[in-house]
Order: sequence, then structure tokens, then C-alpha cells
Amino acid sequence: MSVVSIDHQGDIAIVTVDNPPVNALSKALRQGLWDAVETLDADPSVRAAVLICAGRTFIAGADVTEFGKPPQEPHLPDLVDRIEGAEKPWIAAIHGSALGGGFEVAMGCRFRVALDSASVGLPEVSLGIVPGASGTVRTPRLAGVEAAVDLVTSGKPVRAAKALSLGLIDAVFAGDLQASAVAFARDALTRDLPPPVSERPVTAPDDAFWDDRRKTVAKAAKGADAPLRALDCLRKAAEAPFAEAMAHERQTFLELRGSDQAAALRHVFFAERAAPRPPHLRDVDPLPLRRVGVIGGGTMGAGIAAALRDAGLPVVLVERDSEALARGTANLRAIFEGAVKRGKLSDAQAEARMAGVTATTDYAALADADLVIEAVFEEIAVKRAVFDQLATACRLDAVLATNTSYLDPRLIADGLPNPDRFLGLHFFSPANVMRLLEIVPVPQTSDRTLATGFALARALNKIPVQSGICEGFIGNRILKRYRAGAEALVRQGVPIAEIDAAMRAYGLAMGPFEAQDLGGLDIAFLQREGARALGQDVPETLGDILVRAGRKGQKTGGGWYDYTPGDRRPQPSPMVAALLAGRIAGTAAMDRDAIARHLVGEMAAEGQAILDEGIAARASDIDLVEIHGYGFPRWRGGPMFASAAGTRTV
Ligand code: T1G
Ligand code: NAD
Repeated sequence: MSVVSIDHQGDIAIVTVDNPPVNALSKALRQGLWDAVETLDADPSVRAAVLICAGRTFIAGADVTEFGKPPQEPHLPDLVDRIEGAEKPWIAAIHGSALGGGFEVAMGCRFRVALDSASVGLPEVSLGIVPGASGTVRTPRLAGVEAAVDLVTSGKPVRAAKALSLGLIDAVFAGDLQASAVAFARDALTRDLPPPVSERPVTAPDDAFWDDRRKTVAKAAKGADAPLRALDCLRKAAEAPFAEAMAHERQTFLELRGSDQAAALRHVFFAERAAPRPPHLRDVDPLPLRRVGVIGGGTMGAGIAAALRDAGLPVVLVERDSEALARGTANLRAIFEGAVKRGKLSDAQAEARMAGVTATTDYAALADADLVIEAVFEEIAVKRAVFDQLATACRLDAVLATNTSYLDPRLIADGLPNPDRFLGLHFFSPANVMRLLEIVPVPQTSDRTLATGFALARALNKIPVQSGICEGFIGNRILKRYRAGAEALVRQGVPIAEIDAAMRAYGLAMGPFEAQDLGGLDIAFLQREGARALGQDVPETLGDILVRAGRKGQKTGGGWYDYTPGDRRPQPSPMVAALLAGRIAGTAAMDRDAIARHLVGEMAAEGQAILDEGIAARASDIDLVEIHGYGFPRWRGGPMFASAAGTRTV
């Protein structure tokens, strides 16, 4: 089957690309398009060409699977130039997403038209590279430099209407795209054609513009190289001749394509596509999700309910009594009001979110729920009582889930009728923001129940990772090892502030001690105390000493650091030094790279143990947990990838 075919509607040629699943620009496709230009240039009956794609989307970019291999001719920038130089004008007809090389091919066309549901973008920086086929050089010539900077350095696509307003496309249609594109072509031929995109003028902003953008792009990039390199390419495009700017872009693209950051980001790209589709569930139909119950309107329950409402799912929010229900409802409303304040939601949308919530203390309201997620106190007796009520209130086929962080979900399943419909669904706080969802089956969990957990993740745009049962599952177990490793360095005399600074320099939003002060030292302390109460041997940690001294973090004015009221900046604490004096062996100097390498190695060592025990299915799943649950820098690939690659650089 040819990936490119040519039909005719009178004097308009229809060039159709068909390269499933996303029409990626493989070598065969690039060659097919090159040949199509040659064929149509030689056909006197053809006056214009419409480039359209079969399947779910326009060309979604270069073929990422080819990235690890030497580039093969025809190279994409040459193909884009060949299309632009065709004797007959080409019109790109876009549906789905025209991304990366796909949009670059469209910019080689004389015109671009799109369905109103389509989007266009240049996501290359999310793969650690810059556009490599004129994206940084043609985009400013269509949309102007300012819009091009936003599009290229963010990597975020824009919808058709916005693309039209920016000048990235020339028309937006509803309905039959091909027919509309052919009519557009015929109409365009009745007038003088605009110049090819490469010949259109671009206005160069002043130095102040570039200085300002460098600051904002660097801040958003958080250590990733590609966005700033893309900014340099865009400045070249604004200030240098087209050919010189193209050469600069190509050189930058080839350099970054072989970089550690690009390798790490490609690893994450494929990991994010493997995790949501475990092979053993490929042919298993999930339970349809039409109505979801949430038990508990506290920190997690409100966040989970918000995530469900954001996905358009009706929610039944159940609390233990009317006062708690009022608090829970207020928690949920506060989340949407915050979104309105940030401009993410309109007032009407926030109201619609709340209108889809049935708030009640009556479990009978769950009679038609397809799924119920429990998020009540982290106490097994409380949870068991809740599931006793769910067992009678819910349909026998309703999926029942616990959001517990540390309790063994088997302790709940064992007392439950139809335990095949039970599993753990471990959300991360804030549950309507963090994309990670640890899916924890118990031995009785059926494949259909498990498939429903993965279907929920898809519906909520979450990254699902299946976890076996151990203390803390995957993420919190690695967090415990990471924190123990950091405390061990403190005991060796490495300053607390140095450790935090090292992990921030590595790319984390904050270091292990700052993070505990923000979240509260008492959460983990209570978990350790609970284990000790059950007779487990849990050695004292430095954190225990601080909590016992009343230092629970920012919420008590001090934890690992001191805080002056109203100022969240951490300050080294003489009190902490005194409290820990007997446990710190002098002072130890350790450079920040070594600190980061050591602590990432500790995470990876625990990850390897998790793999060896079969708690996680693959190392890349562990990387996803750290990236999407704990803010591990994406451009490092995750602790497993970074540690394996760590023989190169940290
Ligand atoms: N190359 C190869 N395979 C790809 C691919 C790509 N660019 N994009 C997706 N796939 C595969 C994916 O692995 C999965 O395979 C299947 O398609 C469905 O993907 C020169 C150099 C297009 C919005 O970064 O954003 O162009 O697991 O589950 O949710 O400047 O895929 O089924 O076997 O994501 O409907 C720039 C990346 C490349 C686009 C569709 N382009 N893809 O989302 O499906 S760099 C991108 C996406 C570039 C030029 C540079 C999404 C999508 P499998 P999916 P989806
Ligand atoms: P929380 O104290 O904020 O909220 C618990 C809620 O449960 C309260 O509103 C309480 O009124 C309600 N509740 C108690 N008994 C109930 C009953 N019988 N029926 C209905 N509602 C009842 O606690 P949280 O932080 O939201 O944690 C809830 C669960 O989520 C725990 O199992 C916790 O381990 C887990 N979890 C917490 C986090 C986190 O960061 N806080 C992250 C992941 C998972």
C-alpha cells in the first residue's frame, strides 16, 4: 500500500497521505510526497494540489522512531522547500493535529486550511529538540515573531480559530474538508497568489524584546535546553536572511537531536504511551463510566471530585455528616473558584461543574454509581465501615476503589462481597492537577475492574501506572528511600540547605527538606508511629526528632528550616542544629553534582528493588511515577533512565 496517492477533481489534484497511526513523516512518506511534487509539476492538466490525510489526523510530525538512526534522504527541510517550489500551488487541508514536521510541511504549502476542530503546533521542544524543517524560520513569516516565540518555545499547539487569527492558516471549515479545500483552491486560482512563505517579510523586534523573552523562556524551561535554543533560532530568523537562518536551525536541530535531554524526553514520550495500555488488558472491555461516587470531601476527596467534574463525569459526593458535607462542598467549590481566579474557568463553567455534583450523607444516592472512590481518614476501621455501607448501597457490579496511601488494600478487599470489583486508585495531591494515578489491584481484582481503572485514567487525562502491593506502592516507597538518603547525608555533616540546593539545581522544584516543610513533617511521622504501634521496627529518623519538638514545617513556623511570619523563604535553623547536634558527625563537604547523583542513585536503587519484586512492570513506569507524581525533571527522563545514563552526566 502506497503511503501517498493522487486523485483528481478536474484540474485540482488530491494528494492523500495514508501512513497509520498518525501519518508520521517516515522515509517512505517523505519520498512519496517528493515524487508527488514531481508528478504534478509534469502534469499540465493540474493547476493546484490539495494535500490531505487519511485516518484520524494530518501529519503528526517526523517519525519519532527514526530519531535514533542517521537521517535519510529526502531530508524534511528539503521536502518542505520542494513543495514550496512546486510549479502549482499546494493547499494543506488539516484535520486532527498538524504537529512538528507536519505543520512544517503545511507551511511549505502556499495555503493552509483546517477543520474547526483541528490544531497546529510545533512540539519539538517537548522532545528536547527544535523544529528541524523551517519551523523557527517560516512561522515568524506567517504569524510574526511574538506569536512564533510563544508557539515554538512552549511547544503547545493552538486550535484552528486561534491559528487563523494568528495568520498560521488561511481558512477554517466545518463539514467536508476535502470539498472545502478544493473550492478554496479554485477560488485562490482566480486571484494573484501570495508569495511563498519563505519570501514573506518578517519584522525584527528590538533587543529589549529578546532580553525579556529570554527571561520568561528560561523560567518556563526549568533547566531544559531546547526552548532557549529555539529562541536563538527565532532571533536568527528575524534578523538574518532565510537561507542563513535555515542553516542555523538545521545545525541546532542536529546537535540537540543527539543530546542527553532529547534521549530522555523520547524515553518519556514512549513511556507515556506504553503505560496506559498494558498488553494483558488489550482485549478487555472496561465498565462504562457514567456516574462516579466519591466518599470523603477532604483534601483528596474534593480534588478527585474536581478531576471527575473537569472530565464531565457526574459525581455523588458523600460525607459522614452535614457539617463535614458542607466543608467538603466548600472544598470543592474553592477549587473551581481558584480556577476562575486564574482564568482557567468562567463563572458559568465553575457553576456547571458544581451543578454536576450530588452532595449527600446518604449512601443510597450511590445506587446507580458505576464506580465509587473512597477517600476517608487513613484508618482501616473507618475505611472498612465505609466499604460495608458501599457493599449494600452500590450495584453488585459497581467498581469500588480506595485512595489509601499506606494501608494494604487487601485488608479492605478481604471483608468485601464481590472483591473482584475492588482495587486501589492512588491519586496524588492536588488530585485535580497531578497526572499520576497509581492503579493497585488486589489478588481478587478482575481484569474488567482493572481495565476500568485504566479507562478512568484516560477519561481524566491521567498517567496510569500499575503497582503491586508494598508499603507506599511505587512512589511513596521511593520517596521514603530518597528522604532516608538525604537524612543520611545530614548525619554525615552535609548541610541541609546544600542538599536542597543540589536537588533544585538538578531540576526538582524544591529539595527534600523544603518539600517536607511545605507538606508537613507530621504526615510521614504519623505513618511511622502507626507502624511502630503495630509492632514494626521503624528506626528513629531525624524528622521524628523535629516533629516531637513541635517542628512540623511551615504550618508550625518551622520544620527543617525557620520561617519568619508571612515569609515562606526557608532559613537555616539554629534550633534544628541544636536538636540534631548529637546525631551529626561534624561537617562534610560534598559538591552538588555528587549529592544529586547520590540521591538519584538511591531512588533508582529502590526502583530496581521494586522491579525485582514485580511491584512495577517496567523501569519506564517508575520514571513516569517520579515525573508525574513528584516533579522529577522530565528532561532527565526519570531516576531509572537518569541513573542508567548517569554514567554520562547528571
Ligand atoms: N512518530 C511516530 N509515532 C508516533 C508519533 C510520531 N511523531 N506520534 C505518535 N506516534 C504513535 C504513538 O507512539 C502511538 O503508537 C500512536 O502513534 C498513537 O499515539 C522535523 C523533527 C499526534 C496528538 O511530537 O502528540 O516533527 O503505541 O497514543 O493520543 O521539526 O501522538 O499505538 O504503537 O499519542 O491520538 C513532532 C507526537 C515530532 C507529535 C495523537 N511531533 N504525537 O495523540 O495518540 S518531531 C510530535 C502526539 C518533528 C520536525 C521534528 C500524539 C498525537 P502505538 P497516541 P493520540
Ligand atoms: P482528609 O482528612 O482531608 O479527608 C478525609 C475526609 O473523610 C474528611 O472530610 C472526613 O469527614 C471524611 N470521612 C471520614 N469518615 C467518613 C465516612 N464514614 N463517610 C464519609 N466521609 C468520611 O484526608 P485526605 O488527605 O483527603 O486523605 C484521604 C485519603 O486519601 C487517605 O486514605 C489518604 O491516605 C489518602 N491520600 C492522601 C493524600 C494526601 O496528600 N493528603 C494523597 C494520596 C492519598
